[in-house]
Amino acid sequence: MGKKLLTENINVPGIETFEVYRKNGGYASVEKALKTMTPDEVTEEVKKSGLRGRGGAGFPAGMKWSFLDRKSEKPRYLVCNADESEPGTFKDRYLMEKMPHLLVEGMITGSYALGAKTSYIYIRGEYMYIVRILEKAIDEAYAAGFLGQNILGTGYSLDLYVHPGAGAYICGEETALLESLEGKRGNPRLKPPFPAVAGLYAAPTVVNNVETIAAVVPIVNLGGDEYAKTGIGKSTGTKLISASGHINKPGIYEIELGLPVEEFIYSDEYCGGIWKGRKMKAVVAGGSSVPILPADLILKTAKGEQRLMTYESLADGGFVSGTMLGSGGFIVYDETACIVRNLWTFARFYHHESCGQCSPCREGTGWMEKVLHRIEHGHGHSGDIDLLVDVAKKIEGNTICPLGDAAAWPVASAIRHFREEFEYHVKYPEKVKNPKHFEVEP
Ligand code: L3W
Ligand code: SF4
Repeated sequence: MGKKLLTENINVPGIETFEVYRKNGGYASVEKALKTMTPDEVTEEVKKSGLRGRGGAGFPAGMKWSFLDRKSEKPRYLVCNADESEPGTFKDRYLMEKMPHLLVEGMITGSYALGAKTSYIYIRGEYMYIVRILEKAIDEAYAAGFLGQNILGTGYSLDLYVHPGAGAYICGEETALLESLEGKRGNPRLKPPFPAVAGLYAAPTVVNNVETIAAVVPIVNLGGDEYAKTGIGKSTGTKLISASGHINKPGIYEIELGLPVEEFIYSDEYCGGIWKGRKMKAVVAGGSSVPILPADLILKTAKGEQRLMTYESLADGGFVSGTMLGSGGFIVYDETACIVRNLWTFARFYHHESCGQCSPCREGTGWMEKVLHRIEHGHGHSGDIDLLVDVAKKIEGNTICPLGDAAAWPVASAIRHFREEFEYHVKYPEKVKNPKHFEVEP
């Protein structure tokens, strides 16, 4: 069994209650940090741990914390990004639903490190039932003296609020989230300034994903150096992976970073192989915003090295400079899946979720959706494939926030790796008009 740092106790009956969570070692990081460490010492442990942001970008969390403008006279905020909406990603939901106190504990320890007196959990509106679970956990933490004035008699005070969004994917982008938290329309802001300098109400703010904040708990309990012994290289610790698609065992798995991708897909401990004994065709390793890779390239890099579940090993997609581990939304496609149909579904999503501020994203996502729709439905033109590549190129790098890139990369990578499938659609329109065309004739 792989090492578990977050979910070891997740199946303990009653772990969602303060009493059971506490009996199982809960809130030890708050006691340790507030009673025996300075805020800077806590930040130092997070730096030493090598923890990287678990929401998609993989940015070093300790570095982000150290960027926080501590000289400002304005209040400082820790904001948890629980606006989990990335297609294929459902791991934060699992953590918050099953172990709400782990997030509350991480928020208290993290807020102490950053000097925040008020902190927020911004959660997607569709998770309303989890709002109630979190609010109950927060009430219990207040009652036990872990939140509110003079926590555990240490002189440190913190108020924690849960704020539901209203169903917009773009509010998961950190600056759109802050706009929304301020009560405005969730339009992303231009960066810089980064939130660390001018975030919520223009005050210094750290925005971290749910899993990142939860990881602060084992880091403080174990110490940063000890935490960094789990994982490999610059990918330290464990990562929650949401596994879905054509696999025998879809679900949420906590893996030690460095696990070979092949083992993750085929071993019974994780995905259990491809369903119905079929062959694997492609994988999207980190949620819909990252490139799609064909089966051979997901198991081995272009240089023939074994592909690992790490930020580095999954960076070599042959297309983007960023990481494909993303938010850990691991979607597997078997040999009958239609890449064009899948891509059209993604394009529809991004077009719908574009906030419309920048023309390349607003117009380009619409174009991509329309062109993919006609190719998939047997009305494609001979120039459509190159048109898609051209539109994707014009979006990439030319927008305010990463949603534009996120819409462009899957299109560009799918055409790069599966061009013949697009050509087949254009060449045999009558065949692809059958909605199950690829199940019939791959
Ligand atoms: C201060 C600097 N702070 C960077 C901070 C910045 C942010 C973090 C990472 O996009 C990705 C995106 C999606 N001073 C700083 C600094 N920072 N330089 O570091 O920043 P960045 O720009 O690399 O990324 P981002 O804007 O946070 C996130 C991808 O994640 N993604 C999305 C997943 C969505 C979900 C969801 O719905 N829950 O997970 C998946 O791959 O495409 O590339 O905090 O402020 N000099
Ligand atoms: Fe809005 Fe798209 Fe521009 Fe992001 S890239 S700010 S979602 S229009």
